[in-house]
Amino acid sequence: VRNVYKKVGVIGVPFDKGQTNSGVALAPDELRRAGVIESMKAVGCEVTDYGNITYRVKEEDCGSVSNMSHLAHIAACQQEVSKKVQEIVSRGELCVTLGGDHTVSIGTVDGHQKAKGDLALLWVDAHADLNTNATSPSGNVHGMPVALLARELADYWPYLPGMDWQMPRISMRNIGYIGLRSLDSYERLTIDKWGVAAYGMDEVLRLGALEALRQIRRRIDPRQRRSLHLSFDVDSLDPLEAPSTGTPVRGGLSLREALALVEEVRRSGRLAAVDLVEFNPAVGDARDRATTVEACRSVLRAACGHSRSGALPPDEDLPLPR
Ligand code: 6HN
Ligand code: MN
Ligand code: MN
Repeated sequence: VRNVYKKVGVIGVPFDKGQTNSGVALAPDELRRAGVIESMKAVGCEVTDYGNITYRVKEEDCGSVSNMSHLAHIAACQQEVSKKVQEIVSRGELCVTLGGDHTVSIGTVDGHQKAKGDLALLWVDAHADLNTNATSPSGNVHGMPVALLARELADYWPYLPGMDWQMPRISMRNIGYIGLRSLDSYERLTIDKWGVAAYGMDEVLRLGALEALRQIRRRIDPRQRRSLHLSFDVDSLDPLEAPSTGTPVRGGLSLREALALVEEVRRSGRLAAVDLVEFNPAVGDARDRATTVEACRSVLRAACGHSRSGALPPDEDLPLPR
């Protein structure tokens, strides 16, 4: 299979206010330092790095909402993320976002939706990130992004100051999960109530990762016409594969399974945006960090079209002796 050369636009979002471990903001620059941009180029993509997102909190948006930490920062940052992602996706580039904690997907999915309209959202995660401020056990907003994006949950939120730019436009019918293994009780209830295509590690074991993905794609995009958004939380991987993350849960995806999933998603030809979130370089030692960086690198390469079956050279035949 010859590589599909494609343009890729990368942004970094050094944002950590969706949870309590500050190191997650170091991830975008740590990944750049480790050469992930060059790795994506080596796959054959034309990669533009647009740098890190910056933002300013507006005084007038500082009203507080119960059990929802740092809302003003989240609102201001994700609005900038949304604008930038909308711009990159509209340009026809695959938008790769380096988080940051998983709240960055509030902005990325919103921007992708504004650029493309109908989306299918694939959330690869140990967690469902489907809490509202009324159900969250922690008050950490990285456990809430899907609930903010889902149209069906709009009435379950109070007014959120600063978030007027964001409208919940994705239907639960178009959201699929794979890798789940740590759900809060109201997340379970929400998944059951709306019949969400949620595949946990038990289904990955029973069906195999690729068959689970095939079923999810059939359910969230039955006519295969939607633009696909891949939101990849590194804690979907087993902690042996990606130890440097803030909320690890044992018994997760092997890198082998995750790469098969991402390669298959890329092959669909519908992939327009990828988030890589929750890598925290400050968790664990240097070896843990290196292991996690390598996992991130291979996930990003797969998203850019790298295949483990190998790519053909540009030439039609073997070179003659010289
Ligand atoms: N993540 N369900 C827990 C909570 O606090 O709501 C954990 C969320 C983890 C979120 O890993 O992106
Ligand atoms: Mn997550
Ligand atoms: Mn998670």
